Amino acid sequence: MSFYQIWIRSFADGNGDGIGDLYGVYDKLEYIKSIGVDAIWFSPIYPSPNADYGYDISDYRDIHPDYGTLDQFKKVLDKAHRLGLYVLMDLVINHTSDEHKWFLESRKSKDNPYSDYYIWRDPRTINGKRLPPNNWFSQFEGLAWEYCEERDQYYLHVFARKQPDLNMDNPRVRQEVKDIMRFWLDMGVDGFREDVITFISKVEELPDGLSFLPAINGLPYYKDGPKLMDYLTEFRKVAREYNAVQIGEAPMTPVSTALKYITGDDRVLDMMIQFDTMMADCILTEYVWHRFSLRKLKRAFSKWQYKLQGKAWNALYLENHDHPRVISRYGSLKFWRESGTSLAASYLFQQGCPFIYQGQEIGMTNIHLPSIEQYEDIASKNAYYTFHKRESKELRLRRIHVSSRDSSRTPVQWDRTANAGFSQAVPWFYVNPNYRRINVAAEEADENSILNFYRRCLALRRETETLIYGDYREYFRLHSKLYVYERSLNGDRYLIVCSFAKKNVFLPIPRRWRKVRREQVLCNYAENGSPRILRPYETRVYHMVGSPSK
Ligand SMILES: [Ca+2]
Repeated sequence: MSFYQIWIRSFADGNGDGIGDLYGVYDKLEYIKSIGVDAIWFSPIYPSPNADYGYDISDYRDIHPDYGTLDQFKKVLDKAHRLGLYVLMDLVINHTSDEHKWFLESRKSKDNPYSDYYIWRDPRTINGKRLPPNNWFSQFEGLAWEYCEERDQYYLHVFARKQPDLNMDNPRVRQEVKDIMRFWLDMGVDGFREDVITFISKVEELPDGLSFLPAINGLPYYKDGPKLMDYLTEFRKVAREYNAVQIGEAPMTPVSTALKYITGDDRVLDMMIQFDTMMADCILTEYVWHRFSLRKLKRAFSKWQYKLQGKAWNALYLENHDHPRVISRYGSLKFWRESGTSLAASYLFQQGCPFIYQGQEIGMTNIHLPSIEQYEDIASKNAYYTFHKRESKELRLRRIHVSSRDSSRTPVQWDRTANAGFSQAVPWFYVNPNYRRINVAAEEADENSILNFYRRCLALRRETETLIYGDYREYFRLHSKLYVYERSLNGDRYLIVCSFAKKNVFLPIPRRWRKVRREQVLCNYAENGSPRILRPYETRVYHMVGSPSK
């Protein structure tokens, strides 16, 4: 099974107001199907003041008016199902918007029906000064606490000020979550991607944190918290009634912890979105960058592949709405097509379910806007104005160019007409000026495009059991330019080689395979090359005919 992620605001504008919407999605469903995926995951499309573009929800049971109506959503859902596409919604329950009616009520007093829906604490008073209840920083802006006059208390927000954390220890809140799940499952939705789901249970005492990175000093007290397993088990019961899929997002969760949630028949989540593979060019966040290291990427790939083997199912991805474009990070703009396709083969044949983020399949790249004011993303602004405020303007802007989530949020480039065919009107956000070269229409017409390579990979995967269920094995682990891995099932074997070099490189063949005939079933270059020389960013998939030597 493979997924296509839609971040709707930038996907396709169907009603001509410059904002992507469900009308646009409706018209593009055949295109999504044509890529060869089985399911769609919608990043949040609910009403939201957009402090964090949809991840601050003000009503869980409706559609944002910018994107359409519930009726239009049902039309999209029905058509997707007719085309054989499952549909997943984003379940964001760590926090709501501060404009959600629960919060508007909760903040009024300490004794209203919603007063205990959020995490409220009394101020600390030191030397007569009112201070927040602890020293935690928010991951998005300043301290993780905001004072509220009406209650003379602070509320916790691990992310933006406008994203108060829900108090999941309150059984009424958990009942609300289960009711929301049922609302969408009753409508026919097939499951959920669950936003920062490993943050929903906090350590009761909320102690001060210690960390060299302020943004995550509270992390040990809200990640994989004491009641998390209980709460996930409760939600799982609802999902099971509907046979619904649950995919959890788990920032900074190590593989050993992830296994607790995703292993066995009584697992509480089906898959986990890990962050290790997003850190081959940075430390913890994209804003602390270093040079891309293929070895680091391979270590992350193989760690999850080996540790989940025979136990659990991987969620495979290289891009989503939270990370800049992967060709700009791990590939090469000079070898744009070659690196885009080599990156595709590097993960699409691993064990697990591949996720493709809108625009990734045509090789969209990062946008470089000339000033911070032109960026929209709250995390980018926070990095610029808070964490790196002592650095020069040039360096800070460079950080944004390399790291901003906005690079994955530019309008999808459909064709070479005005606004990249995204909209008749001026789009809500900047179109990448490279749209005349990089767009769906151009790539549909080119047999060797990145788009058609994605299609070939997904088709090969779909028709090859070994590439779905086979065991994973990595070769030449220490090679700094090549990623070589094997999938094998009952003696049937495939070898996938991906070059990350800008020059020709010698292709070593694992010793045990040297006497076996190799049948090339896929390559990202149109012309055949030399058997043992890989061209820049060349990738090949071999079917191995015969048995290896011991
Ligand atoms: Ca629109």
